[in-house]
Parts: sequence; C-alpha cells; structure tokens
Amino acid sequence: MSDEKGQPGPAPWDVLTAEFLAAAADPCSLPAPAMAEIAFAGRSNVGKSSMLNAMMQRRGLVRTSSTPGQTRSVNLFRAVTRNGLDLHLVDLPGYGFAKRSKAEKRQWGPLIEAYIVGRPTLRAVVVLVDARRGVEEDDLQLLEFCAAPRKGNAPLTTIVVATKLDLLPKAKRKPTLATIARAAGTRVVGFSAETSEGRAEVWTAIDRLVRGPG
Ligand SMILES: Nc1nc2c(ncn2[C@@H]2O[C@H](COP(=O)(O)OP(=O)(O)OP(=O)(O)O)[C@@H](O)[C@H]2O)c(=O)[nH]1
Ligand SMILES: [Mg+2]
Repeated sequence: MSDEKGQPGPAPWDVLTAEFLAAAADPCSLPAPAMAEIAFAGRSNVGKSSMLNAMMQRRGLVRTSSTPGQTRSVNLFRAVTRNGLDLHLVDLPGYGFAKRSKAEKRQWGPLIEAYIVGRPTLRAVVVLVDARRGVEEDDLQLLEFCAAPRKGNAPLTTIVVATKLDLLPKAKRKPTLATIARAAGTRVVGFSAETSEGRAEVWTAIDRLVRGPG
C-alpha cells in the first residue's frame, strides 16, 4: 500500500480492514451502538461517499454517483487502520437536494438529526463543503446543530473538510481554503478523493480525537 504522496511501503493510515456493517433508513433500525463513530455529513453530491472510499482505500465499497441523492440511509462501515484505530465510519444522506421532491427532502432531515443528537458513540462529524461552492447556509446550520448540546450524550467535535480540491487550479487552493475557514469559523482541511490529498490530515485529526492528544 502506498500513502497519498505515492511513497511505497506500509503507512500508519493504511486501512487493513474495511467492511460494510449496516444501512438504516430510520433511527430505530440503527445497529446497537458499539465502537466510536465518525460521521460524514454535507450537501448532496459534495463527495461524502467518495471521501469514505478514499479514507478506507477501497474503490467501490461505498456507492457514489454524479446524481445527487445517492445515499439515502445512514450507512455504517468498520475500518481498522495499521496503527490500531478500530472505528465505525458513517455515511449520511446529503442535504439540500435541489432535484428531489419536498417529501423526500423532509424524509432525511429527521434521520440525520436523530442520528447526530441521539447516537451515544458518535464522537465527531466531518462536515464536507465543496471547495468550489464554499460554505453555504445549510452548512452553517449543520455546524450549529452539531455544536448544540446533546441530550445526555457527550459534545461533538466537528472537522470541516473542503472537498474536490483537485478541481481548483493550484494557485486558487490556499486562498479558497482560507475563505472557507473564515466562513466556517474554524480550521479546514483541503481534500481530494481523486488524489487522496488531505487523507492523512483527516486521519490524524480523528486519531487525536479518539485516542487523545498524547
Ligand atoms: N474531481 C473530484 N470529483 C469528486 C471528488 N469527490 C467526489 N467527486 C465526484 O462527485 C460526485 C458525487 O460524489 P459522492 O461521493 O457520491 O457524493 P455524496 O456526497 O456521497 O452524494 P449523496 O450521497 O448524493 O449525498 C461523484 O460524481 C464523484 O465522482 C473529488 O475529490 N474530486
Ligand atoms: Mg453519498
């Protein structure tokens, strides 16, 4: 396995085991909480499922599509890294689907909200923002929602990621990330599912969160 810089040989963030565990179309059908979970949320088509494949180094494990609204349930995966993290990574349906019916739009909001508020094992939400679109109103709402206290559950950390960085000209990347960080009010990691840029940085952030800074 090689890391995102193309260096050969074992890397700490190689994913040794990646498997699909469950899909839940409503909060009641989620599997019982077991290990620490990191969820991936963001607008439809922003690249959540692609990012999960890149994080897990598996091409087709998570279904992706150029048609917005591909992921319609809460999908749980288990990933074990070479350096010993053993986690659930969770693919959430996207929000802000321009092309879906109102009924369908309504259907997913409560599912995402119930999962984020009520999942005791959820530790962090990776909030994905399209690098070309920047931070939009519903992204800010999600960030605010994740920051709100959860009934009886520990507070959540959010990790803001700007996706599809490969689609921006190189000279525009740094200033775009700075603009996104300012709008989100937090640091932002640039990411590309095409090149895996940003992958080690996101794994490092997850590791720190799950194992603590020491
Ligand atoms: N160039 C480029 N394309 C990407 C990247 N990430 C995702 N895409 C493309 O963007 C489209 C949407 O990707 P998905 O991963 O399915 O997006 P999603 O956020 O899971 O979408 P929903 O499940 O509909 O909410 C697909 O055509 C992907 O190939 C990236 O980093 N670079
Ligand atoms: Mg998806």
